[in-house]
Amino acid sequence: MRTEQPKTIYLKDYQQPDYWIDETQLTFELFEDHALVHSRLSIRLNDAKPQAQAQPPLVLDGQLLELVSVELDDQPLSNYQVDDDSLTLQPQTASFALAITTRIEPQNNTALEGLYKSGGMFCTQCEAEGFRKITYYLDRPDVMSRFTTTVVADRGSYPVLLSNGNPIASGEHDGGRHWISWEDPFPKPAYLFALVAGDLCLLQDSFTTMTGREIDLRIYVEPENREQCDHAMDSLKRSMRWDEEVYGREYDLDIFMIVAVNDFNMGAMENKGLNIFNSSCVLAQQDTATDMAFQRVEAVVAHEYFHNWSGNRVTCRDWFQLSLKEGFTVFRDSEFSADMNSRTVKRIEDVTFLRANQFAEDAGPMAHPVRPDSFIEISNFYTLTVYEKGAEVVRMLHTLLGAEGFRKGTDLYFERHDGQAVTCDDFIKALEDANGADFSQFKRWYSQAGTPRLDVASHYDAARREYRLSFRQHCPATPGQSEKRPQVIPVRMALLDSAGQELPLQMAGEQQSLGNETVLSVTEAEQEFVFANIDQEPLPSLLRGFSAPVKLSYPYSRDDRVFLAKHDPDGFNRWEAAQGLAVDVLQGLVEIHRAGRPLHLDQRLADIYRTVLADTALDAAMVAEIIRLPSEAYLVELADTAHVDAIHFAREWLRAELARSLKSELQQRFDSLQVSAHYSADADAMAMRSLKNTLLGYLMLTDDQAVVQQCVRQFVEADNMTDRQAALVALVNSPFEQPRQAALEHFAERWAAYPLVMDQWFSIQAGSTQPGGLERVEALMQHPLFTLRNPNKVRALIGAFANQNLVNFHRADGAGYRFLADRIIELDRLNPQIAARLVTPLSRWRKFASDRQQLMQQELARILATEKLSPDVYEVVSKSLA
Ligand code: 0A1
Ligand code: ZN
Repeated sequence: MRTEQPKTIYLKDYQQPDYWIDETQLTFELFEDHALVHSRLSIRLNDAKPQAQAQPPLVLDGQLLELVSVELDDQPLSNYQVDDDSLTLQPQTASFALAITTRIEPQNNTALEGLYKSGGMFCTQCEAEGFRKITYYLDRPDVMSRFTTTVVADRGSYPVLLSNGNPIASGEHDGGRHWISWEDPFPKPAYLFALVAGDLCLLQDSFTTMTGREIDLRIYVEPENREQCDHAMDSLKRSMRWDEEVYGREYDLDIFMIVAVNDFNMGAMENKGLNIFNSSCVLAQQDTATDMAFQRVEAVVAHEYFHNWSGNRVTCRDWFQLSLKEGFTVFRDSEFSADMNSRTVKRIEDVTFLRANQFAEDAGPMAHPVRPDSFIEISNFYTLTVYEKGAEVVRMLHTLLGAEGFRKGTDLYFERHDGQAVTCDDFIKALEDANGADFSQFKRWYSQAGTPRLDVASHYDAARREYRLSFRQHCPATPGQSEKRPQVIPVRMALLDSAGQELPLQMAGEQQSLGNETVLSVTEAEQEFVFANIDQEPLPSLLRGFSAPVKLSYPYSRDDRVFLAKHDPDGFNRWEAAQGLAVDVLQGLVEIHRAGRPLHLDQRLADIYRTVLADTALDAAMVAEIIRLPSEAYLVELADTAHVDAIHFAREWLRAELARSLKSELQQRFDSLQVSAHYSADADAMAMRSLKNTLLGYLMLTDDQAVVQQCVRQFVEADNMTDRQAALVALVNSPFEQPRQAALEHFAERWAAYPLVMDQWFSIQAGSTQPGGLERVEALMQHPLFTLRNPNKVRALIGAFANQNLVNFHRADGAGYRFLADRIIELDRLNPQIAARLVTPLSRWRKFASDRQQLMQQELARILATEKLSPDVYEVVSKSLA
């Protein structure tokens, strides 16, 4: 906790460490009220670093540790200094052995960083700087060491004792205690260390690698969850195969383990050979998990597995390089998901998420480059920008090089840097060297924050048969960066004739034909591209597949968008055109509503929906995506000043109006989907459920008792959680008090023993836009199953309310803001990382009208004035107010 002003750390100050740690031997003695950690480190002076005359002191990181003993080369040492963050000693030789014992209290660790207890088990979370809460160490990713770990604990309570690598020995001690030693042959930074001790059951399987090695695959969970691991195991095997096929990467240890824990700050963690997962990202079974949860499990299992190469074998030099592993690994997992499911739908989901959330981050007070220049608390930089925008940056490199060139580049990257801790520049250099490419300008994507705007205009010259596209790019100022230079923006595009056919592309003055689709590289602030031999004025299909994370604007008329939504041969851009039309319609409705004038439905939108609803050849999941209106969050992001009530009113009005206009089409399609009654987990079945439940949401707005009955029936009779949950969402957001209450009670009774299912129950209610939202959330905070100590519960109730229930959170009297600020202050004492994440909705205060602005600022100021604020919360709140 903060005693003085927290310190800012800068990338420009990076220096190599003074010492290396070649070997790390750890012994953990675990007890109910404390743990003893014995470490023995082989340390060596870093002779590559220019030193002053005298040997530098050794400064080890350590926090919240009780130091029991220190020995230098087997002699007790008393000449050292300890403060809140470090242990300093003065070695006399270039290499030496240091033995340290620390005492910690995992059972009181509510921050869930370092060694802590989740339910009855011990587990660790060391990324980014959690290892220093276990023992004194050089806790930085460029210090890589070979770890051997012995865990000693009571055999009855902790029969399973795990750490990284392979088990090498085990035995018994007196008093019912036992021990197991693990050895990890791969040098790794401390952030990849892991330990687990508990009473766990095991799902075991195996995988044969591309060179014929047999890998022992293990998923450990608490006994009651044994039946819920098959999907994760299956996802793991598919990930292993995919990484061999697409990247040529083979797994390297003989054993790969996943452990599910209930209390976890993030989704999961890629510790070498021993991934630790939030149980929400492992457990999935038709009865308890929705299709969305299934897909998340698949994606997170893949993500953590892929880190074995992009993150572990090749790791980050320092935490400013976080996107080196995260951006690349998110790109890898999203391509994996695209290959396993529908590529276009996956892209639509990712782009929707990016635009509603990362764009907002990039336009707010916490905006930072993909490779940040400075931070106070690194935990605050596990952001959408580092992850999702970072992945978009890697995707652009893939687009520019093509799949083959990109693979050549990653092969060189892995080969050149295996076993090293490197930078984003090293990654780019490998891609350049393998392809003879020059990405010097492209690298601005790593150093400049903010979402570039790309304004496009066109001109057709019939006499010369030429078509000109003029691009103008501009990136708005972000904190600390007022001037931006032009970035490389790859624009995948085609030109369509009046029948929707793609025209052959050829640049004026060039012979080469470019086929029907090309990627234009926009590199200047203003730039033109002239196409030759164009016989009629075409309609451009721009930024296909969202080929760059920019805000593109082209003066499409509503009729143009209708045309593209119906005819663009590119599926992504068909969706994009429909979305663009819906955005335009909604923005118009917001203005009309604010002016107090009556609203009218633009029939062109209904027309598109009618067309896709009748299109049974189109993937059902695509139909669902096309008829889904843009979210309130996205409309807020797009607005200069967001009027939340008007946005909510206009969007709900439009949904209801569309539902009324299309009632028979919606009902017909809904009925046609009922036949596939029995549950199956394949992509087609998921697509059908997605569409069916989207239709149900609309139909529930038609004020028809028969539909309400249908919804209740679906809730009661569903043989899977996707359908059951969708029905519950529809009921909870409806004004029908009786069936809503009945369903909620029924659900809570049936699923009380399933924490992840109850998270859904909390979250659905927290998201209900019916009036009285805050009071409902406050009441749910008192529910016996709710606790602030479990991050999933906090996200389900408080997170869902503040991020997804905009009308209720932004209540005009500021009570929503006050509630959130109180929870942040309360939570900061328990878990600063989770508290800091909750600040996001308040940090966006500049987006809203001035009355809301004031109320939000007031709450931020109140948080900032709180005594003993953590550096985590201090950083986000102070930056939000700056
Ligand atoms: N590297 C993990 C994310 C992660 C980061 C920090 C954590 O604790 C503060 C936990 C997990 C990933 O990308 O999956
Ligand atoms: Zn990751």
